[in-house]
Amino acid sequence: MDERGAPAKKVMRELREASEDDLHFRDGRIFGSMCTDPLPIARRAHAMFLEANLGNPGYYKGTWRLERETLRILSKLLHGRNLGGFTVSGATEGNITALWMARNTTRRKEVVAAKTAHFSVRKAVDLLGMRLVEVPHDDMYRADVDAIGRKVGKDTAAVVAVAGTTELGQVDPIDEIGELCRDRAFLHVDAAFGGFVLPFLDHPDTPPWDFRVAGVSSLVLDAHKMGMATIPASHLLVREASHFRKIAVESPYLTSVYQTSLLGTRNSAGVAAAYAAMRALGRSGYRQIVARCMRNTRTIVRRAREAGIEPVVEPIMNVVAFRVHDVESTQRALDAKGWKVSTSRNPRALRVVVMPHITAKSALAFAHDLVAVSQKG
Ligand code: 0PR
Repeated sequence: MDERGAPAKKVMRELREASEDDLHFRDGRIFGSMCTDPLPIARRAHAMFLEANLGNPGYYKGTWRLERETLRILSKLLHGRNLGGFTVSGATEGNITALWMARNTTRRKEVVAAKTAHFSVRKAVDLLGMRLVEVPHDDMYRADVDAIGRKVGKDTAAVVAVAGTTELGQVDPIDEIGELCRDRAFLHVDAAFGGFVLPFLDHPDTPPWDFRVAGVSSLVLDAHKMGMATIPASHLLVREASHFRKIAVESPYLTSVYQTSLLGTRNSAGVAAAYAAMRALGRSGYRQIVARCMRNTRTIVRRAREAGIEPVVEPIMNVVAFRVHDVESTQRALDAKGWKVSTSRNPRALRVVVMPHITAKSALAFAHDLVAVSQKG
């Protein structure tokens, strides 16, 4: 650190230069991220609550109220009643907290999850000294229910099921998994991506995946993905609020007697941003956003198919992976044209996430280039 501070103008110039080197959602070129341009009102809300700290809720009664209200809105959306929960920094923290609670409540150590679960589950299991029992998926890349049934036993603390897998946007058969877990193990649903998509699909043909399923103990969904909020904003909801006691730690010098969150000082700007997005959009607003993402996804799939490029599975959500000859070289060729896509590992494919910052025009232009670069290869 320099002895003397730099003039604000100079610092601002440095910041602008750094920001110019970043990619921006507004340019409509990013198909490789599950985040998006936050709603303008969410940005404003974020800026208003920068100094609040929900780690010390007694000082921030207004922010605390926003958090409670946000959880109430989500409980209703996800068909829960009197759910416990709080805002977390992301599904990684949500998954860690849920498994921490499951471990301490059951005093067991095994976590059963399909290969298709997000890598944050591995982090959680490692941190918590638990054991991951990995099960296969079916040919649609959904967790294999029979395999889960064979693995759930006296050592199982929790099963993790996914509503919107990272690579393909698939939904595990959560209703059937719920039947298996009832009174036997915790069932934690990772709806990081699907939580803000599935409730708003026009023709949902996925079986129940939220608190309608009696076996579901907890669920995480990210407002900083399809929730249109700022980063970091995610929500952990728990059917039995009393389970939080199992991870409570006394916080003597704070305004709350106990803390049940992994984090101490807690981001509150994301809480306000999530609240603002949900209040401003309402169900109809999210429905419109999801419908547009799905239209653009279908456009890309249709164009690709016309050129003989098939999706790995028919997409349920705005995540789709394409079978192309050479995944890396296709990704590189698209990159050279300014398109940022990612790849999936299981199976190897070109992964495309069609977020709200993608317009109909950029979806079409992307599909055109995808076809062009694939035909060259
Ligand atoms: N669960 C699922 C199903 C996820 O897809 C993700 C993240 C997580 C948990 C972890 O969420 P947090 O990262 O919020 O803690 N999925 C994306 C991924 O890892 C996240 C992402 C977002 C990646 C934006 C890149 C990016 O630009 O691929």
